[in-house]
Amino acid sequence: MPLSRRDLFRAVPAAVAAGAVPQFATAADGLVVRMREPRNLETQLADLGPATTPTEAFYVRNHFPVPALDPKTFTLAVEGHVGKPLTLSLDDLQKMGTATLDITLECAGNGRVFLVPPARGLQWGHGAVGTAKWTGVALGAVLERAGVKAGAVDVVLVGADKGAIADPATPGPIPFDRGIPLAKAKADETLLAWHMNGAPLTADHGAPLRAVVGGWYGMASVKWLTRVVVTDRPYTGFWQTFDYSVWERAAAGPRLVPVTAIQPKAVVTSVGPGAVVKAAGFVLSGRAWAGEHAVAKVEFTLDGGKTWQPAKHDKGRPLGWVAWESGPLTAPAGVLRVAARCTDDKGTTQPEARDPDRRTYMINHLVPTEVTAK
Ligand SMILES: Nc1nc2c(c(=O)[nH]1)N[C@H]1C(S)=C(S)[C@@H](COP(=O)(O)O)O[C@H]1N2
Ligand SMILES: [Mo]
Repeated sequence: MPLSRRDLFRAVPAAVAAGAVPQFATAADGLVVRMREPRNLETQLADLGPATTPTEAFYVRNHFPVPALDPKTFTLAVEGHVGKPLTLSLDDLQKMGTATLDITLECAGNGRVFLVPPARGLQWGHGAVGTAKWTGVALGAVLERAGVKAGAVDVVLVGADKGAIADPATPGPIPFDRGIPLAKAKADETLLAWHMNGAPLTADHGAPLRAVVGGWYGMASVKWLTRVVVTDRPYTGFWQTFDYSVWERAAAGPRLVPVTAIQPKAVVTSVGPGAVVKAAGFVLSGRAWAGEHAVAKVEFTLDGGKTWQPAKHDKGRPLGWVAWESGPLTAPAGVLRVAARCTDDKGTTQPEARDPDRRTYMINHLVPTEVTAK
């Protein structure tokens, strides 16, 4: 019996040498389904949007089933190492101040399908990334109202979603949560957001309230936020020790540290693996971002990284991405290995090779795409 298209994709090993991304099925709205339940959906590169990603095309990363929260009765508890614990309705929060920021969210596992050898975890291609307009109140303003006590260290953002993890086994169901240092919690780019792209958050993106921790990988931007707990010692919850942690070499030996800031990265979005381009006059384009820093330079290669040419792009700014473009190119007919790389305004360029200390996170090494010029 001939294999169906789906079976064929299933038979493809996780990291295909040629860099092909198994696409599996696509949802009605064009997102690629990486897992059905809980829902994990990837944006197709053509749908990333020029400046912001439409909400319906924005990638979804859920660890547990989506909790149903009623915005009318919703409250956020602010507690822990504070002088005045608070219980705030959405209305209370909205009266405390409003900011709207364009912020790029990237999942720390974005690009995992390209790891060699294949790594455990959701097999994201390049599309677990997106930029949205987030509207909310600065977390700093909320903390100020609660009166953070001297000696505060971390601010733990707790979601309403829960589940038990089997490996390593958790002490029963645990919520998705994440502690961030007090300084990052007070920074202007850390919002408690109720709007995404000018409309109330959808259920998948954290309705009615989520954190958006600008410049950091997505795991810190806790959705369905219901508690903010200030601690007087570093928080060592599941999601920053067992998960979302990387090795750091220290004098005493390697230690695990939580994943934090997004690393510089550029992706080609105009062509996918196996594309055929015109040898005379084709154009490469894509996006580049650098987390807390601005994109300073984008370059592209046609030969897998042996030679690089500068790309054109708008002036970069921290937190968001830029669109880049090569201008018209001419290449010899045959196979091209195209890629782009980004350098931030601190001079950090994305690396050529994968650093295994990053475990299965922070994936920004060069991943050329093979295309044919005709
Ligand atoms: N409560 C909660 N918040 C969460 C998650 C989650 O599973 N539960 N996933 C995190 C991860 S790993 C990422 S990458 C982002 C994704 O946000 P999005 O689904 O709106 O794109 O949400 C983060 N916030
Ligand atoms: Mo993520």
